[in-house]
Amino acid sequence: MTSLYDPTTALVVVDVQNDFADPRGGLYVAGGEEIVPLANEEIRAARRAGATVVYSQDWHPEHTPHFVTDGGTWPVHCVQGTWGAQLHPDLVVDGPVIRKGTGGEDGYSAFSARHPTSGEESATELDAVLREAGARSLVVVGLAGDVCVKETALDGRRHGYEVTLLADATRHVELEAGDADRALAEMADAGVTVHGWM
Ligand code: VGL
Ligand code: ZN
Repeated sequence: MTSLYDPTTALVVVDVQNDFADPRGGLYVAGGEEIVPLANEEIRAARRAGATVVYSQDWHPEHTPHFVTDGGTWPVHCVQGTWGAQLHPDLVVDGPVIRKGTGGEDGYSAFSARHPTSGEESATELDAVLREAGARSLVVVGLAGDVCVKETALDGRRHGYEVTLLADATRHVELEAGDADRALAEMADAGVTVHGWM
């Protein structure tokens, strides 16, 4: 296969953080640690080809309606400044890191956020960073495939990028059985090219 990467491509590495990728993490995604070497291979290939590499980092305040302890869905994870919020120590970091969820919003997509109570929409700097870099197509890897990876890939399509998901380099929360397959189908329906799915 020819390389996925050229200078008009950006690799988006979603939320490869201790709380998702380490079995001791607050919202451990089963097998999350297995994607770190795969993500690193992609990061190196992307950089060699002159592509952009960007990272997202879930970065929540201590209290947010995102957390089950405050009436939301998820166990406490990726609290600003904690070990769990740090990018996995083995991840090669070679590009800007875009934080999301910082103001108490869910922050599922690395592009944007919708506040869970007020419904207010806000944008992260991701789209501007990608445009500035001349990116027209995105390759997405990271955690979790059925949550933040999915929302980021779908938002990438909405913003007009070609989007490829590397399914081998993601793992899923599967809050409900079948979520992973549903997420991959939803992405494919939205025009995301899904590599390595079955
Ligand atoms: C994520 C659930 C809650 C993710 C973030 O990164 O996929 N999932 N917050
Ligand atoms: Zn979160």
